Amino acid sequence: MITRHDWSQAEIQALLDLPLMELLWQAQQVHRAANPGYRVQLASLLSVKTGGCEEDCAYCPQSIHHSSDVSGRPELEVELVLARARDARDAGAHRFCMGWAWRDIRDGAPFEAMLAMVRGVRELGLEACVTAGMLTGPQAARLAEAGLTAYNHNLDTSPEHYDRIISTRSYQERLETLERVRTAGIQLCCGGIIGLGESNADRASLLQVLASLDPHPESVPINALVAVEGTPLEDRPAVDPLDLVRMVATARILMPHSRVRLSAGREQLNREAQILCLLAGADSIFYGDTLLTTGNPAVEADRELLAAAGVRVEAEPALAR
Ligand code: SAM
Ligand code: DTB
Ligand code: SF4
Repeated sequence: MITRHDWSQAEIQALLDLPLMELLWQAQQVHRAANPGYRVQLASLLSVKTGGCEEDCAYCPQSIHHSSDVSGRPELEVELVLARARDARDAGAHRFCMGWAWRDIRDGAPFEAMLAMVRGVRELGLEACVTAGMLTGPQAARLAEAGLTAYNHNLDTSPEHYDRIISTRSYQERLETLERVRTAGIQLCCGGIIGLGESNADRASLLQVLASLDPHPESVPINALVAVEGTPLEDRPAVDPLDLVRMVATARILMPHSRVRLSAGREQLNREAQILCLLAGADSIFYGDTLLTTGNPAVEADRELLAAAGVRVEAEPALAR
């Protein structure tokens, strides 16, 4: 299978617009070749620093610019975070993702605590992922040295639609952050959100930027907007589940070897729609009953979902009990 980084927007648009059955068929063939055992990765999320963020991302309940009822809280302590990571591991998670509602990482005690969390999560035998906004080259190097597996920084939407969603940080700054993560040798987790009022052309354009990254991001989260009260996007209509299926399938075709993570918005999907997303090539989910500030299906429901779909999870994490 050839991995391409030169997809044109027209080619991607044509994939998104294929008759659904044809799109699914193509995506399944790519997926079967790239991930023959159909192993799904389970990633648990924890918000270490919640709320009070100075960025103005229109979808986000954690921004100080919006009136959602997420209040700014101090960071969680290292021991508490590691206890939650251990619980996630014992429930079967492979990756532990920690979030900070920051514009960027600053040096000092909270960064030292982040490094201790990364080391601790790795010692538990889990992959560690951090999402904390922009970072500098030396900070990325220290995260790599602490054993960070992946850094999550999403492009969120197309370059064309971006200014309608965020004004406090540019698309170019996001791309520069991604570059620093790569330079430090950390895996990239980078994707976007649908349901922000973007057009089909915007979706194709976002996918084009992602697929032109060389190498492709190792994981690509596809989020459906969770329209939270108090955010400027609170009244956005719900995403059509089949649009999510199309987005996942197209991401799978463009980036055969990436983990395509079916991310926020699963609570709005019934079991069958989630199974269609798995069929379309999603091979990772967020696992555990909360995302950062909003809900996610319960662990038992997800176990049942995966069993109903007949997919297996990645090997259990190397246990270091
Ligand atoms: N502050 C850091 C940043 O923005 O990179 C890290 C945390 S931020 C909450 C991580 C990602 O969560 C965002 O880039 C966005 O893609 C996703 N996200 C946030 N709120 C969301 C919502 N209401 N619905 C769907 N995805 C959301
Ligand atoms: C990603 O793409 N989605 C996750 C994770 N990366 C950090 C976050 C989703 C957040 C949904 C809204 C909330 O719970 O606050
Ligand atoms: Fe802050 Fe991240 Fe939310 Fe944007 S998405 S407001 S940067 S926490």
